[in-house]
Amino acid sequence: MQLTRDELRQLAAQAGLSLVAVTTAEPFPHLADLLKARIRAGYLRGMDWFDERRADIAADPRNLHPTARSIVSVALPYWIPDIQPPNDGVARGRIARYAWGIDYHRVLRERMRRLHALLEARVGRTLEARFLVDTARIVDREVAARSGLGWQGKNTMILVPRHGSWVLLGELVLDIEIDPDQPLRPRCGRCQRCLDACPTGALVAPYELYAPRCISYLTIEHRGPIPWELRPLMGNWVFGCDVCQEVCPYTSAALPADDPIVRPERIEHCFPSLEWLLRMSEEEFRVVYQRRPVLRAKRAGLARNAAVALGNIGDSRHLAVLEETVLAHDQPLVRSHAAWAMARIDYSASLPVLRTALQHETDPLARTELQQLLDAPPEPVSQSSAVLPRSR
Ligand code: B12
Ligand code: SF4
Ligand code: SF4
Repeated sequence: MQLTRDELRQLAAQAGLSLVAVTTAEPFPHLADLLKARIRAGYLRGMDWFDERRADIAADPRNLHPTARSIVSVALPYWIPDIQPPNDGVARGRIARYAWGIDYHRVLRERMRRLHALLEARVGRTLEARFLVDTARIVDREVAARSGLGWQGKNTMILVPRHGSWVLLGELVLDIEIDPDQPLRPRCGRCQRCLDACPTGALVAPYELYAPRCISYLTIEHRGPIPWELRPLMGNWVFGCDVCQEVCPYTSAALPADDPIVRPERIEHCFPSLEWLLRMSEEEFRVVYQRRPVLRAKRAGLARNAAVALGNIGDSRHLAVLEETVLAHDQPLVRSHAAWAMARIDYSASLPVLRTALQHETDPLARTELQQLLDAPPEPVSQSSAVLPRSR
């Protein structure tokens, strides 16, 4: 039985999916070559799972799903306008908006399962299906662009009419034919605000993101020490970065998302205290961020990022918590980044602490960083540096 696009949209709305569009399961021409060229040029360095084999698989949905006929591209909108950091004098980090609510992987998969059940009831037979969200098996944005769910911006994001780029993507791969939707026309025109605003220069050209410089990569995916030259550019982002989306004219027209799962439940889900991040126990981390994307950074990663953020804020009132961290944090990665932050805020005041720390430090990487700091100061905080613009 043939299914129309309108019927699909009605069933999707019942399943909690307000934004869907359809494309075929045909291969994506040129995608494997594009991905391989980017991999070879180092654009995805540090994400080892993103290899050339993955590029070949992702370029043809039938590699993994031989019976696939259609792909339903789905988007979860997550813009909420009314949340700002409290004006309480506490130094706070920023968490990217996509991570404020419940982990979207789980939400989208559940809703796609509901849609699948409704579709089976509608067509009266078992439908072979795959539920994909943010996996190595498909390039989510490529599907969203071909299905016309959204169009690709120069910041590489998918922008959806009335929601801007504040959407998360998934795919329901099906063995049933549905009339495909048409792609949308890209609408950046001569604008290049996102390229100009990127704090680290990670958007090296339109549609080209060099991930090793991207704050999102550095704060979420990257596990080791953050290169010194990038730390001052990271502002107070502790998980992800939204700058190239916030400056986009299309995102300022986004509709608020009417969905409880995208709302933060406590301030730590969006603007956590940086001192608290440095002191939090493993248990606190797990309890506060359970079921949220932030878990991906792990406690050590989040505390490392908090140390960098305090270094960028540059307020000597934070030297005490940083000293405590340098001397007593259980993670060497955090100790070494706190040492950098101290030295950046007040080099001469930090020297005795750095010397004491070096006497006791046993971790080779942390020792190297301490020695480098004793040999030469990091770039001091300037008037213009650091805390990035707030969202509207
Ligand atoms: C690896 C990855 C990252 C990496 C690299 C990002 C990147 N741009 O590749 C890092 C860690 C940096 C990252 C960051 C973020 N990510 Co991410 N990430 C992914 C992942 C897993 C793979 C992306 C990928 O394949 N990259 C390969 C490169 C080559 O693809 P690309 O840069 O998008 O390139 C496309 C365009 O350049 C386009 N293109 C090339 N030339 C031209 C020319 C023209 C004229 C046009 C029109 C297009 C065009 O074709 C390419 C393929 O579609 C996807 C999930 C998935 N499985 O697809 C999520 C995903 C892309 N990420 C997502 C999100 C939300 C983010 C962040 C916003 C999180 C945050 N707030 O911190 C940032 C955004 C940074 C940015 N501007 O992209 C969402 C994006 C949703 C959307 N609306 O687009 C995805 C789809 C996850 C999801 N399921 O929702 N991410
Ligand atoms: S997420 Fe931030 S660092 Fe990454 S490309 Fe966008 S603006 Fe640049
Ligand atoms: S800021 Fe401008 S160039 Fe960048 S994605 Fe938005 S419209 Fe396109």
